Amino acid sequence: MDILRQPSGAKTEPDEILLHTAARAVDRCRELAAITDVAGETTRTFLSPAMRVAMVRVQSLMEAAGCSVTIDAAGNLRGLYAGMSDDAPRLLIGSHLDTVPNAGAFDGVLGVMIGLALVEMLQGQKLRCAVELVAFSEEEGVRFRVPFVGSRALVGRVDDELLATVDADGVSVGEAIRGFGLDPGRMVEARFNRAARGYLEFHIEQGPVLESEDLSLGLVDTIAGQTRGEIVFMGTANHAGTTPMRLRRDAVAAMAEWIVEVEREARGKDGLVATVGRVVAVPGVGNVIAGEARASLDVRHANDTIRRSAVDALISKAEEIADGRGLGMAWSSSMEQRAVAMDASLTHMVENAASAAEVAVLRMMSGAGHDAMVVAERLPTAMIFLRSPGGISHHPDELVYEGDVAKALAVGMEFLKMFDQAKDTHA
Ligand code: HGY
Ligand code: MN
Ligand code: MN
Repeated sequence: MDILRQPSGAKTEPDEILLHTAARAVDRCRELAAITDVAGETTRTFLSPAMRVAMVRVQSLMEAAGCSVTIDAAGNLRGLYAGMSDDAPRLLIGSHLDTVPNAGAFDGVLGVMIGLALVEMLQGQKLRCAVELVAFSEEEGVRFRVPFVGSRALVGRVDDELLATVDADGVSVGEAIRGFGLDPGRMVEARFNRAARGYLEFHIEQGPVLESEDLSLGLVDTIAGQTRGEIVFMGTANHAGTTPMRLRRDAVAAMAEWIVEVEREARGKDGLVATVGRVVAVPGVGNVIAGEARASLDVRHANDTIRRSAVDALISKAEEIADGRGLGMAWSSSMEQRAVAMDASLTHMVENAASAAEVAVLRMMSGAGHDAMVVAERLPTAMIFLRSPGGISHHPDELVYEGDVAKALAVGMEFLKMFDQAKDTHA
């Protein structure tokens, strides 16, 4: 049995053309997943060699669909499918092309392929509005540990501090952009065109909710806020064999105690999630007591006050642990992103499009961050989730059902028609 086809008994089966278009979008995601910086897995980071190959492929698909394609100063691919006039109002549809290390095939890329498929389904037919496809260059924040570089360029939030941020090799964002053949001095031109009227992002849910409800699509009403940063404990490296336990200043032992507290804090509050994804011991060898331990912290909640108080509590706990063990402690924040509500009227239009396409949708919160939360600061934004079979993501086993993609296309096409006819679009 084709594991990509949805379980039987779905309310309305999409028609054959939509299923074929959906299968092609899924195939393209798998084709792009093989374009990687690390052989044998899917890893594609900001302006990397693999990203360049992927952009060439996506640009050729966008051009074949009738888009004029440019690459902006942040490395975003911008494919404009013209409307009936040069100054036609625009709907932006997009998501990101970069991935986490050893990723699945659908996080980000599926949203770009669905936007492309919708333009292809127009088959050259001109709408009153234009459609701008956006393939963002950097959402995950893997290379520079600062996410959303691509969408921040669209809303004018790439500043000198961000351009000066360096990666593990000491290469700055600005140098990476120049090295890719782009000009960071032209970042202002990356801002979305004043004709833009809205942004729509399709994305896999990356969680278990839609599957648990046996639904294909979700409608995001709020994207949780995030705090990302790093905790460091500073102790004293020493000999593992000769240093009595009572005389140690063991940074890893302190970190272990703190990580247990991170989990306890998050378990204690509904809707709060806190993750330590990276832990580094220095010098990191078995017969040396660690003099330093560094760990990432990622805290999220739909309510910013709850999130911030959880972060404050965890920093205080780290200070308490450090004091109790006679160690030093440092905290540095790399991102503070407030929770963002999607645009009410655009989201309502998606809801109407879903009922016109006879597709049930579930309104839900997003625990994952998305480019939509950045674009929503400046442009009415809506977000459609597709079911994640097994509820797994940021993992090679990430999946999507072709039938769900077909339903997303049906809703997307109804939305395009409604957006194109809406008086607000042309006001
Ligand atoms: O980590 C996230 O929230 C998203 O996948 N970038
Ligand atoms: Mn992701
Ligand atoms: Mn994503």
